[in-house]
Amino acid sequence: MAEKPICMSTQVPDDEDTQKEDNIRGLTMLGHFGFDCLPHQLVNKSVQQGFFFNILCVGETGIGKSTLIDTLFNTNLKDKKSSHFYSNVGLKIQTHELQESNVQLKLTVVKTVGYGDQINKESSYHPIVDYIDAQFESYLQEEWKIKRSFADYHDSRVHVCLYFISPTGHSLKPLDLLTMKNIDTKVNIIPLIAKADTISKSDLQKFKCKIMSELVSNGIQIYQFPTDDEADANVNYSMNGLLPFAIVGSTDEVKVGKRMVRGRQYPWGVLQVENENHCDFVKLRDMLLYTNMEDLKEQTHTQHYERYRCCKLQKMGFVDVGPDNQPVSFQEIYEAKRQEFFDQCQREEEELKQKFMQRVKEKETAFKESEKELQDKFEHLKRVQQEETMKLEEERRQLEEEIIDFYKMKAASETLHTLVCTNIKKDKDRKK
Ligand SMILES: Nc1nc2c(ncn2[C@@H]2O[C@H](COP(=O)(O)OP(=O)(O)O)[C@@H](O)[C@H]2O)c(=O)[nH]1
Ligand SMILES: [Mg+2]
Repeated sequence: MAEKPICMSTQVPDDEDTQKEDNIRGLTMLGHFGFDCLPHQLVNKSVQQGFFFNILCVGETGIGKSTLIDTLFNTNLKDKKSSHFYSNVGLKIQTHELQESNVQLKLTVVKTVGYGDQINKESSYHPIVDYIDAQFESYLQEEWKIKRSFADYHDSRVHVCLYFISPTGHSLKPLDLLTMKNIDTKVNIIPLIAKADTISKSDLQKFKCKIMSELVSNGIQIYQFPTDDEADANVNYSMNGLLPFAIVGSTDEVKVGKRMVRGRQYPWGVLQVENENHCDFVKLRDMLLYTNMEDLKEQTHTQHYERYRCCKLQKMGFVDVGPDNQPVSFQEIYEAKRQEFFDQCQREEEELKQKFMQRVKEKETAFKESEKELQDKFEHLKRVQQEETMKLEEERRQLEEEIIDFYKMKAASETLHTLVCTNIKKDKDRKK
């Protein structure tokens, strides 16, 4: 039974109604309709579908990333110890299906590999930025598909980046500032002081203040737990004041009194991971998993992904309003772009044609010139050859004349010789 009047907007409100909310007509319900169970439908559906959460852990090798993830989810994800000798920063992506009572969680953990191990660290943040953008791009492509299948789609957009800060007690390293500066508009950053058991309580407090002032002075935006929801406003507000969380990770069970607790055993005592006086691990777990997981996902979608999508569309030339401040439709821009592209293609085609014609003309002229040169050369050679032939003809004629003369002379000399011989013989015969 409904006890107090409920505002039911069963009619389309007229103008006056929309202007003055008090005018919305309240109806007294006469019976129980059951729509107070509507939230259960959502809960059941969500439980059936299962939940997913994507964490990015950024921090130097050996800073405690794998240990913290195991401590957070009470798992042993069997991560091998990383080497310090990678020449570039890489990312290791692992997806795990976890179950607690009847709730399933698909957890994707992306950890940096080799982060902070190079001498030149200027481009160490590139693989991280590229990975975050690639997940946005993949989601955007899915949105743009004609046949979308978000039911089967694995949304890998990063919901939170746990940034592990070295427990130096001094200040952030240039690499920390550079990386956070480049990812703070793309992902929800929660800064953590890693291995906080290696730093004293008073130093820790000073270190936290120093880190926060450095983040502010460098204009780095970290994730703020939301304070607009009354239910969590107080706790979230106080948690914002405790950032960066001082974290200790361990999956080892240590005996404290009669209880077994997760902690780290030292010669002087036990550090209990889940003791809020010892470190902020429980606060982080509560904030991350119990209180703000949905907000982290929402911020990822509404802030970071939205920013990526806007930039992408703007880069492609899409706008919401034209120069005259009038709304422009997607189709209008698409058609204008298409026309622009078509015109450009035509312009380029025309340019190519002109260039081609020019080249053809140049080649033609060159061919004509070389043809003329060849022709001249041919004519010249022909003339030379004709002259040579005439010369040879003349020589041949002279030689033939000389041969005729020679034969004439030969015949005359033979005649003379015969005559002389005859006379000599006659003389001899006479003398006898
Ligand atoms: N003192 C201390 N040691 C830790 C902590 N977390 C992890 N370790 C140790 O640091 C070493 C490297 O941890 P690991 O999680 O493999 O680092 P990762 O390379 O960042 O994944 C291991 O020997 C851990 O036992 C911590 O909170 N405090
Ligand atoms: Mg590791």
